[in-house]
Amino acid sequence: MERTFIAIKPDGVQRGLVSEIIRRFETKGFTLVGLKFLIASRELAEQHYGVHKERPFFGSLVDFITSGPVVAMVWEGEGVIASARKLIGATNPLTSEPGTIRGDLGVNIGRNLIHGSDAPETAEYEMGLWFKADELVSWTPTAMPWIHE
Ligand code: D4T
Repeated sequence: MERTFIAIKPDGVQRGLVSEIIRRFETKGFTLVGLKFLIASRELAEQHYGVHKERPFFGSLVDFITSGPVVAMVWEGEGVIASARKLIGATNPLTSEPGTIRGDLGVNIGRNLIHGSDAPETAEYEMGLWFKADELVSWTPTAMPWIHE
């Protein structure tokens, strides 16, 4: 089973979209294994977005992500890393497909509501950054035989 790191950004929290966003992962059939509500430190945000540190939007991205609470989560399931990226939609909500989280709920690239790891290596890195091992809960939902053959 794969795991991925997902975060509802401060705009999603401020707009009251936490339940709407979590619902999409739950009803898809993925399993929540980690969840915390926090205001990220600058250091954490800079590590999380380290790959973008030379980009012109890096400063404003870190300002934004640390500007309010985020919901940090780990979701588990078959193919969850790529599937979560599809549920989330393209980076710019203006061009994200309708039906995706960004396509349905956003209009601006700097307010794109949610983050999802883009590959197995980044998922490992980001889960380790945001969660301690003992904050992740291994469990099997009783509905599993109705979700997986
Ligand atoms: P994240 O990492 O937040 O899930 O977004 P994506 O994986 O979809 O997109 P990304 O890494 O390319 O961008 C990270 C983050 O930076 C913001 N951003 C991006 C921005 O404000 N201006 C820009 O021009 C770009 C490319 C949005 C997402």
